[in-house]
Amino acid sequence: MSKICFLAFVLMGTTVWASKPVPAPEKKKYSPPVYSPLMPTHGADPMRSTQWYLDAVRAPQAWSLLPHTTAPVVVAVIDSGVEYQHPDLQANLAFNPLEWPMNGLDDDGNKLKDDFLGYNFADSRPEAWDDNGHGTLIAGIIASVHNNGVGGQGTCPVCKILPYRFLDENGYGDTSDAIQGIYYGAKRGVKVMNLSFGDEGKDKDLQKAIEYAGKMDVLVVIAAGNWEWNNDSHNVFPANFDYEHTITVGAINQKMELWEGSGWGKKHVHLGAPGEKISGPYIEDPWDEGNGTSLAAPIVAAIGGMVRAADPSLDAPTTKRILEATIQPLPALKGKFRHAGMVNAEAAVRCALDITHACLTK
Ligand SMILES: [Ca+2]
Ligand SMILES: [Ca+2]
Repeated sequence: MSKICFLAFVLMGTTVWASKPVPAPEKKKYSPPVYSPLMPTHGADPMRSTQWYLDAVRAPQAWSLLPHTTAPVVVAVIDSGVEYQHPDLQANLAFNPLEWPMNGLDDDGNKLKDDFLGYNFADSRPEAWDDNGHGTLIAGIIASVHNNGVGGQGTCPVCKILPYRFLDENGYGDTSDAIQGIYYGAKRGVKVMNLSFGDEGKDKDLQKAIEYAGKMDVLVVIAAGNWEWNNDSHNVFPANFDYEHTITVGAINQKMELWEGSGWGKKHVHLGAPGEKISGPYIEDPWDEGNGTSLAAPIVAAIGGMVRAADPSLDAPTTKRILEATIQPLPALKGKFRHAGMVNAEAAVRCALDITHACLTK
């Protein structure tokens, strides 16, 4: 088993390379804004107004399409864990109903003791806490609680987060631990998995794990990387694994162009999502923001979750095809991604709800 160090694709202002630790974000004092009656409050969530990316991908329009009876979809986040006491996340975590916490036993017989909420492979213990912040931000982009008067709103209101920790406090982790997260997530039956990490070099065991996730019908969403590389001429993995159930995401800035650090490549980067000034729940500071493909991928994972919630009969490859077929085209991305545009939640969910899935035959 290789011991390649994976670096989380997180950055706060500057590009981070694999040989450098992830810098901590600037500490900011959390002060909820005071709204006047004339200001839109976006419901009861005070930081919603900072989440420009939700409006860019037409997430609110997608939410209004989802039937009230929609069942939750579980998204595995293979990352640095999650701040599971965060008030904007706690209610949307996918606890394991078959595992009794902290009794020292493997109640559900999956060979992990006390895995009541994901698992911490980095430290070989049950609690998938987050002392880096990367995993918490990703989890929140996907599934922050709506209308609870705290923080903002997740891109997918029907998604629950299953965290597997393999990255340490500096954003590094072992391939073998990431692989375990992928296998356990797939065995738990998650519909979507977010992989916002990577490095140069192909690992065959990692490839087998991603193939296994495909056999278990998991949509695997992967960040393209923050090295400004053309992925078609760099061996960036897992981003460059290319299967019917994998989707590699590049980052778009607020001008609707390629974000400066994003990986690109017509062959290996499938589509784009916002990746600049992406705000969400954090550790210590309850709310923060960052840039990068790490934060673009979970927007696509969340929309993939909504598509699979809208029509639970859809398999992972069809979900991927719907996400690709419904992009909002962006001229500036021509030649950069396989599908030159940005994910569109409203169009994707509308296509999922259409029993003929007409977007796939146009
Ligand atoms: Ca267990
Ligand atoms: Ca909230």
